[in-house]
Amino acid sequence: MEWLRIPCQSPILCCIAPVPTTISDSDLSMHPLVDALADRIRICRQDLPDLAPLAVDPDLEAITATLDGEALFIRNELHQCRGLRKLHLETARLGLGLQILHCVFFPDPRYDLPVFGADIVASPAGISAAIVDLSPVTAHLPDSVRSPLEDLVLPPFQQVRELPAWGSIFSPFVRFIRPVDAEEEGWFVDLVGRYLEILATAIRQGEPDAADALPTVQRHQGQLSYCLQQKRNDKTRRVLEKAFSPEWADRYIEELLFDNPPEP
Ligand code: BLA
Repeated sequence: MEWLRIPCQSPILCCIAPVPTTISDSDLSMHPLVDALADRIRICRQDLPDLAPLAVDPDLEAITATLDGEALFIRNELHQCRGLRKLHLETARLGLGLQILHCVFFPDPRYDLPVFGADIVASPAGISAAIVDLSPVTAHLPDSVRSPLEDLVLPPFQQVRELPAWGSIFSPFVRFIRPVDAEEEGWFVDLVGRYLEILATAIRQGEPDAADALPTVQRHQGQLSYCLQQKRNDKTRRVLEKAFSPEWADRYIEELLFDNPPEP
Protein backbone atom coordinates (compact mmCIF):
# COMPACT_ATOMS: atom_id res chain seq x y z
CA MET A 1 0.00 0.00 0.00
CA GLU A 2 1.36 3.41 -0.94
CA TRP A 3 0.52 6.52 1.03
CA LEU A 4 -0.06 9.84 -0.56
CA ARG A 5 0.23 13.13 1.26
CA ILE A 6 -2.14 15.65 -0.27
CA PRO A 7 -0.80 19.20 0.09
CA CYS A 8 -3.16 21.53 1.90
CA GLN A 9 -3.24 25.30 2.36
CA SER A 10 -3.38 25.31 6.12
CA PRO A 11 -0.39 24.38 8.28
CA ILE A 12 -2.59 22.45 10.71
CA LEU A 13 -3.95 20.22 8.02
CA CYS A 14 -2.88 17.17 6.32
CA CYS A 15 -4.66 14.40 4.60
CA ILE A 16 -3.01 11.05 4.08
CA ALA A 17 -4.72 8.77 1.64
CA PRO A 18 -3.90 5.10 1.14
CA VAL A 19 -4.01 4.52 -2.60
CA PRO A 20 -3.80 1.27 -4.56
CA THR A 21 -1.08 2.31 -7.04
CA THR A 22 -1.86 5.59 -8.71
CA ILE A 23 -4.36 8.27 -7.96
CA SER A 24 -6.11 10.17 -10.70
CA ASP A 25 -7.48 13.69 -10.66
CA SER A 26 -11.01 12.33 -10.66
CA ASP A 27 -10.30 10.54 -7.36
CA LEU A 28 -9.56 13.87 -5.71
CA SER A 29 -11.73 16.36 -7.56
CA MET A 30 -14.77 17.76 -5.85
CA HIS A 31 -18.12 18.93 -7.18
CA PRO A 32 -17.79 22.56 -8.39
CA LEU A 33 -20.31 23.73 -5.78
CA VAL A 34 -18.30 22.12 -2.97
CA ASP A 35 -15.11 23.81 -4.19
CA ALA A 36 -16.80 27.17 -4.81
CA LEU A 37 -18.48 27.23 -1.41
CA ALA A 38 -15.32 26.13 0.42
CA ASP A 39 -13.41 28.93 -1.34
CA ARG A 40 -16.07 31.52 -0.45
CA ILE A 41 -16.09 30.41 3.19
CA ARG A 42 -12.27 30.62 3.33
CA ILE A 43 -12.32 34.13 1.85
CA CYS A 44 -14.91 35.33 4.39
CA ARG A 45 -13.07 33.56 7.22
CA GLN A 46 -9.82 35.32 6.39
CA ASP A 47 -11.31 38.73 7.27
CA LEU A 48 -12.55 37.73 10.72
CA PRO A 49 -10.86 39.53 13.63
CA ASP A 50 -8.00 37.74 15.45
CA LEU A 51 -8.28 34.61 13.30
CA ALA A 52 -5.92 31.87 14.50
CA PRO A 53 -5.57 28.15 13.73
CA LEU A 54 -6.89 25.75 16.35
CA ALA A 55 -5.01 22.55 17.15
CA VAL A 56 -6.77 19.31 16.21
CA ASP A 57 -6.14 15.83 17.52
CA PRO A 58 -3.82 14.36 14.85
CA ASP A 59 -5.98 11.21 14.72
CA LEU A 60 -8.89 13.30 13.58
CA GLU A 61 -7.20 15.72 11.24
CA ALA A 62 -5.67 13.09 8.96
CA ILE A 63 -8.51 10.86 8.00
CA THR A 64 -8.47 8.38 5.19
CA ALA A 65 -9.69 5.00 4.17
CA THR A 66 -10.52 3.01 1.10
CA LEU A 67 -13.92 1.54 0.38
CA ASP A 68 -14.31 -0.81 -2.59
CA GLY A 69 -11.05 0.51 -4.02
CA GLU A 70 -12.19 4.10 -3.77
CA ALA A 71 -10.04 6.64 -1.89
CA LEU A 72 -11.99 8.27 0.91
CA PHE A 73 -10.77 11.32 2.72
CA ILE A 74 -11.82 14.03 5.09
CA ARG A 75 -10.07 17.37 5.13
CA ASN A 76 -10.57 19.43 8.28
CA GLU A 77 -9.73 23.07 8.92
CA LEU A 78 -10.16 24.47 12.43
CA HIS A 79 -9.75 28.04 13.61
CA GLN A 80 -10.85 30.42 16.31
CA CYS A 81 -11.40 34.18 16.18
CA ARG A 82 -12.85 36.99 18.24
CA GLY A 83 -16.40 35.97 19.18
CA LEU A 84 -16.17 32.42 17.79
CA ARG A 85 -14.69 29.57 19.82
CA LYS A 86 -14.45 27.11 16.91
CA LEU A 87 -14.67 27.55 13.15
CA HIS A 88 -14.85 24.16 11.47
CA LEU A 89 -14.74 23.60 7.73
CA GLU A 90 -14.72 20.05 6.44
CA THR A 91 -14.66 18.78 2.88
CA ALA A 92 -14.92 15.04 2.38
CA ARG A 93 -15.31 12.22 -0.11
CA LEU A 94 -17.01 9.38 1.62
CA GLY A 95 -17.65 6.56 -0.81
CA LEU A 96 -20.08 5.91 -3.67
CA GLY A 97 -19.09 9.29 -5.02
CA LEU A 98 -20.60 11.05 -1.99
CA GLN A 99 -19.08 14.47 -1.35
CA ILE A 100 -19.76 16.59 1.68
CA LEU A 101 -19.06 20.16 2.67
CA HIS A 102 -19.73 20.64 6.34
CA CYS A 103 -19.17 23.97 8.06
CA VAL A 104 -20.10 25.14 11.53
CA PHE A 105 -18.88 28.28 13.29
CA PHE A 106 -19.59 27.92 17.02
CA PRO A 107 -19.79 31.18 19.00
CA ASP A 108 -17.94 31.92 22.22
CA PRO A 109 -20.91 31.91 24.65
CA ARG A 110 -19.75 35.21 26.16
CA TYR A 111 -20.85 36.89 22.93
CA ASP A 112 -24.46 37.27 21.78
CA LEU A 113 -23.93 35.49 18.46
CA PRO A 114 -25.69 32.67 16.58
CA VAL A 115 -24.21 29.42 15.27
CA PHE A 116 -23.37 29.61 11.57
CA GLY A 117 -23.97 26.32 9.77
CA ALA A 118 -23.75 25.24 6.13
CA ASP A 119 -23.85 21.78 4.61
CA ILE A 120 -23.76 20.40 1.09
CA VAL A 121 -24.36 16.78 0.15
CA ALA A 122 -23.42 15.89 -3.43
CA SER A 123 -23.52 12.52 -5.19
CA PRO A 124 -23.04 11.49 -8.82
CA ALA A 125 -26.77 12.20 -9.22
CA GLY A 126 -26.17 15.86 -8.27
CA ILE A 127 -26.60 18.01 -5.19
CA SER A 128 -29.28 16.59 -2.92
CA ALA A 129 -29.02 19.05 -0.06
CA ALA A 130 -27.69 22.58 0.39
CA ILE A 131 -28.45 24.26 3.69
CA VAL A 132 -27.37 27.47 5.39
CA ASP A 133 -28.45 29.12 8.61
CA LEU A 134 -27.54 31.46 11.42
CA SER A 135 -29.13 29.49 14.24
CA PRO A 136 -30.13 31.03 17.58
CA VAL A 137 -28.75 29.67 20.86
CA THR A 138 -31.44 31.45 22.88
CA ALA A 139 -35.15 32.00 22.17
CA HIS A 140 -34.40 34.69 19.58
CA LEU A 141 -31.66 35.73 17.22
CA PRO A 142 -29.80 38.87 18.33
CA ASP A 143 -31.17 42.02 16.59
CA SER A 144 -27.76 42.62 14.99
CA VAL A 145 -28.32 39.41 13.01
CA ARG A 146 -32.12 39.20 12.67
CA SER A 147 -32.60 42.66 11.22
CA PRO A 148 -30.15 42.29 8.25
CA LEU A 149 -31.46 38.75 7.62
CA GLU A 150 -34.98 40.18 7.33
CA ASP A 151 -33.72 42.63 4.72
CA LEU A 152 -32.13 39.94 2.53
CA VAL A 153 -33.71 39.38 -0.86
CA LEU A 154 -33.89 35.63 -1.36
CA PRO A 155 -33.12 34.07 -4.73
CA PRO A 156 -36.07 32.15 -6.24
CA PHE A 157 -34.78 28.60 -5.65
CA GLN A 158 -37.14 26.13 -7.35
CA GLN A 159 -36.79 23.21 -4.93
CA VAL A 160 -37.11 24.03 -1.26
CA ARG A 161 -36.77 21.01 1.03
CA GLU A 162 -38.63 20.24 4.20
CA LEU A 163 -36.61 20.22 7.42
CA PRO A 164 -36.35 17.03 9.50
CA ALA A 165 -37.80 17.00 13.05
CA TRP A 166 -34.41 17.66 14.68
CA GLY A 167 -34.21 20.84 12.53
CA SER A 168 -36.15 22.78 15.20
CA ILE A 169 -32.75 24.30 16.12
CA PHE A 170 -32.67 26.33 12.92
CA SER A 171 -33.85 29.96 12.61
CA PRO A 172 -36.79 31.17 10.49
CA PHE A 173 -34.10 32.25 8.01
CA VAL A 174 -32.76 28.75 7.34
CA ARG A 175 -32.50 27.94 3.62
CA PHE A 176 -32.67 24.25 2.79
CA ILE A 177 -32.74 23.67 -0.94
CA ARG A 178 -31.78 21.41 -3.78
CA PRO A 179 -30.18 23.65 -6.43
CA VAL A 180 -31.42 22.66 -9.88
CA ASP A 181 -28.63 24.13 -12.02
CA ALA A 182 -25.34 26.05 -11.99
CA GLU A 183 -27.18 29.38 -11.69
CA GLU A 184 -28.91 28.28 -8.49
CA GLU A 185 -25.61 26.90 -7.18
CA GLY A 186 -24.10 30.36 -7.70
CA TRP A 187 -27.05 31.93 -5.86
CA PHE A 188 -26.45 29.57 -2.96
CA VAL A 189 -22.74 30.47 -2.71
CA ASP A 190 -23.64 34.18 -2.73
CA LEU A 191 -26.32 33.64 -0.10
CA VAL A 192 -23.85 31.88 2.21
CA GLY A 193 -21.48 34.83 1.63
CA ARG A 194 -24.23 37.23 2.76
CA TYR A 195 -24.94 35.19 5.92
CA LEU A 196 -21.22 35.26 6.73
CA GLU A 197 -21.03 39.04 6.16
CA ILE A 198 -23.93 39.50 8.57
CA LEU A 199 -22.16 37.34 11.14
CA ALA A 200 -18.85 39.19 10.63
CA THR A 201 -20.55 42.55 11.24
CA ALA A 202 -22.20 41.24 14.42
CA ILE A 203 -18.84 39.89 15.62
CA ARG A 204 -17.19 43.29 15.16
CA GLN A 205 -20.02 45.12 16.95
CA GLY A 206 -20.39 42.70 19.86
CA GLU A 207 -18.81 42.98 23.30
CA PRO A 208 -18.30 39.95 25.54
CA ASP A 209 -20.27 39.40 28.75
CA ALA A 210 -18.55 37.96 31.81
CA ALA A 211 -17.98 34.19 31.78
CA ASP A 212 -20.32 33.75 34.76
CA ALA A 213 -23.01 36.22 33.58
CA LEU A 214 -26.49 34.69 33.17
CA PRO A 215 -26.75 35.38 29.41
CA THR A 216 -23.37 33.64 28.90
CA VAL A 217 -24.56 30.59 30.86
CA GLN A 218 -27.84 30.52 28.88
CA ARG A 219 -26.01 30.76 25.55
CA HIS A 220 -23.69 27.94 26.62
CA GLN A 221 -26.76 25.81 27.37
CA GLY A 222 -28.28 26.75 24.01
CA GLN A 223 -25.14 25.72 22.17
CA LEU A 224 -25.17 22.41 24.00
CA SER A 225 -28.74 21.84 22.77
CA TYR A 226 -27.69 22.72 19.21
CA CYS A 227 -24.98 20.05 19.35
CA LEU A 228 -27.35 17.46 20.86
CA GLN A 229 -29.93 18.07 18.12
CA GLN A 230 -27.35 17.86 15.32
CA LYS A 231 -26.28 14.51 16.72
CA ARG A 232 -29.80 13.27 15.99
CA ASN A 233 -29.09 13.48 12.25
CA ASP A 234 -28.85 9.73 11.52
CA LYS A 235 -27.83 10.40 7.93
CA THR A 236 -24.49 11.88 8.97
CA ARG A 237 -23.79 9.02 11.36
CA ARG A 238 -24.74 6.32 8.83
CA VAL A 239 -22.42 7.68 6.13
CA LEU A 240 -19.48 7.89 8.55
CA GLU A 241 -20.17 4.42 9.96
CA LYS A 242 -20.21 2.88 6.49
CA ALA A 243 -17.06 4.68 5.34
CA PHE A 244 -15.11 3.99 8.57
CA SER A 245 -16.68 2.11 11.51
CA PRO A 246 -19.43 2.73 14.11
CA GLU A 247 -16.84 3.33 16.84
CA TRP A 248 -14.87 5.74 14.70
CA ALA A 249 -18.03 7.58 13.61
CA ASP A 250 -19.09 7.97 17.22
CA ARG A 251 -15.75 9.42 18.24
CA TYR A 252 -15.63 11.75 15.24
CA ILE A 253 -19.12 13.10 15.94
CA GLU A 254 -18.59 13.44 19.71
CA GLU A 255 -15.07 14.88 19.58
CA LEU A 256 -14.89 16.89 16.40
CA LEU A 257 -18.21 17.55 14.63
CA PHE A 258 -20.44 18.34 17.60
CA ASP A 259 -18.32 18.14 20.75
CA ASN A 260 -20.01 19.69 23.75
CA PRO A 261 -18.95 23.32 24.20
CA PRO A 262 -16.51 23.76 27.14
CA GLU A 263 -17.67 25.75 30.17
CA PRO A 264 -17.22 29.45 29.38
C1 BLA B 1 -28.64 15.49 5.31
N1 BLA B 1 -26.23 14.87 5.73
C2 BLA B 1 -27.48 14.72 5.15
C3 BLA B 1 -27.45 13.57 4.29
C4 BLA B 1 -26.19 13.03 4.36
C5 BLA B 1 -25.45 13.84 5.26
C6 BLA B 1 -25.67 11.81 3.62
C7 BLA B 1 -28.62 13.07 3.46
C8 BLA B 1 -28.68 13.79 2.14
C9 BLA B 1 -30.04 14.32 1.82
O1 BLA B 1 -30.93 14.36 2.67
O2 BLA B 1 -30.20 14.74 0.67
C10 BLA B 1 -24.10 13.55 5.60
N2 BLA B 1 -23.38 15.75 6.48
C11 BLA B 1 -23.21 14.42 6.24
C12 BLA B 1 -21.91 14.05 6.74
C13 BLA B 1 -21.38 15.19 7.30
C14 BLA B 1 -22.30 16.22 7.13
C15 BLA B 1 -21.32 12.71 6.64
O3 BLA B 1 -22.12 17.39 7.51
C16 BLA B 1 -20.12 15.46 7.97
C17 BLA B 1 -19.09 14.70 7.98
N3 BLA B 1 -25.83 18.79 8.72
C18 BLA B 1 -24.75 19.31 9.33
C19 BLA B 1 -24.93 20.71 9.48
C20 BLA B 1 -26.18 21.02 8.97
C21 BLA B 1 -26.73 19.78 8.48
C22 BLA B 1 -23.95 21.62 10.12
O4 BLA B 1 -23.75 18.67 9.69
C23 BLA B 1 -26.87 22.29 8.87
C24 BLA B 1 -26.40 23.46 9.24
C25 BLA B 1 -27.96 19.66 7.86
N4 BLA B 1 -27.86 17.52 6.60
C26 BLA B 1 -28.51 18.55 7.18
C27 BLA B 1 -29.93 18.41 6.96
C28 BLA B 1 -30.11 17.24 6.25
C29 BLA B 1 -28.81 16.70 6.03
C30 BLA B 1 -31.00 19.38 7.43
C31 BLA B 1 -31.41 16.62 5.80
C32 BLA B 1 -31.80 15.58 6.78
C33 BLA B 1 -33.11 14.92 6.45
O5 BLA B 1 -33.79 15.32 5.51
O6 BLA B 1 -33.45 13.98 7.21
